[in-house]
Amino acid sequence: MSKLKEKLQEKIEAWRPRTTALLKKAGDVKLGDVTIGMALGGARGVKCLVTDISYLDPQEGIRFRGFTIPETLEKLPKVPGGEMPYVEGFLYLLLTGDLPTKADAEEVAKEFKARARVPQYVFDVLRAMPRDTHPMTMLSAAILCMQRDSVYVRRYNEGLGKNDHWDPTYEDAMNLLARLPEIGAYIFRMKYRADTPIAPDFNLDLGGNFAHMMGVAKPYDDVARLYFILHSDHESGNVSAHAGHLVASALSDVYYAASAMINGLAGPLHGLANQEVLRWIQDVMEKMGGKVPTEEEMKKFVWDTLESGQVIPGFGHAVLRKTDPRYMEQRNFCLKHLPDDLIFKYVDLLFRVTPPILEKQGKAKNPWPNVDAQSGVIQWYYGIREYDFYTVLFGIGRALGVMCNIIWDRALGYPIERPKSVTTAMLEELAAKAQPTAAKT
Ligand code: AMX
Repeated sequence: MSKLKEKLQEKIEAWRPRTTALLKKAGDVKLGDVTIGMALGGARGVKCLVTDISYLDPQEGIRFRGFTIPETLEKLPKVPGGEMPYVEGFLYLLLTGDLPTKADAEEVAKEFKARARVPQYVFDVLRAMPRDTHPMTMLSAAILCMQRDSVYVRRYNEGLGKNDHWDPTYEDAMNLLARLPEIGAYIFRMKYRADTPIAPDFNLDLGGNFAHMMGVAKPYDDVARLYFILHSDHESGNVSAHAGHLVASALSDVYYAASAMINGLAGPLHGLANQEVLRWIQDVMEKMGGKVPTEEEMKKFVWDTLESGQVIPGFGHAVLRKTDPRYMEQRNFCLKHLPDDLIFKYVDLLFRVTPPILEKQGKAKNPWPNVDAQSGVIQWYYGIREYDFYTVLFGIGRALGVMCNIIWDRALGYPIERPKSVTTAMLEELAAKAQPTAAKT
């Protein structure tokens, strides 16, 4: 058993009594109320999911296992020669809740290398798809077709005790995570670089190897590490994390769950927003003939977009009520590495003009930028200009969080998810009882 798996087993055994005690002794304690507005509003704010991997505070932003983004980046061991931490060390933190040493991170890197061989049939499936298929569809299909290799399914069919479900889930999750960077880079090189895939270099860490397979020079290895870490997890209720958790709750294996997670991420209100941001900015750039607009000109573009009934991509959030710290971290990166880049100047101008406009319009509950407003500009700067691909990068990162969650879901025996629905007539009846006068008018 690997050191990571051993450590995880210890953590799981120590944690289980907490969940059991809560269920037994406090199962009836109320967590909140659900209003009609919440039911009609996409279950917004309904507290009914449990995760210990990350927590999203509306004002502060995400904490991974209790650490803010700056703390996470500062405390994790760094890859020699780079500014950013090992993604492998970050996974150790997400999975166990403990900060890894450099040796721990390197041990996980070794474990990934041993698992990283992508089966040839995955490439065959990708090659059989029309080349203009969206890269998210390709990623989802590549993940799904590996379902035949699921260790979980094999062990489940052999008969698996409830306490052991996490073990083969860990095997599947680690195999999938180890393979995803090569699959992502393969899709990129096949689709956008004249079908010239680059073989992996297993002497490199996950971020370094990804940059190598993408064919992009340093510091893109650090960009990859930062990107995967920032996009990994955002507690459990967002579409991608929730889709992964929901599908896995039926004891579908992680391949089914991860493919569903990717499908949810592919929506323009979620992960696809990063490509929408770039598309929107390019449109503005074209209209401006390539020069940086004045504040007044940019304000007009924002108002025109709103008045045409579209959202401003990269702004707003279902939970956050301040600027996304993932946005700020990427902004810091831009200020250091690409302060004079034209698109960065557009993004920064948008940061200044958009929030007051959204506030004035009075619809969006959060007028501040989210992670997607800033991420495309970095990719563009390093030569990844095919913005359809950006959400694939998000997906590789998001898989880290979703896989850790599913392993813990199995470890703690979380049941199949099954919220209850009601009809519109039932809501009307309830509303009439609660507010007889309002209901009549
Ligand atoms: N531009 C214009 N209008 C916006 C807006 C924006 N960026 N964000 C929210 N609104 C509007 C909504 O469309 C809604 O209008 P409606 O009442 O006419 O339907 C109203 O404001 C209230 O919405 P909300 O409660 O503030 O947001 P939400 O929780 O329903 O949705 C989100 C959150 C992110 C989907 C929304 O802010 C949005 O569409 N943003 C733009 C797309 C985007 O950046 N998505 C990425 C989010 C991060 C991620 O998941 N990757």
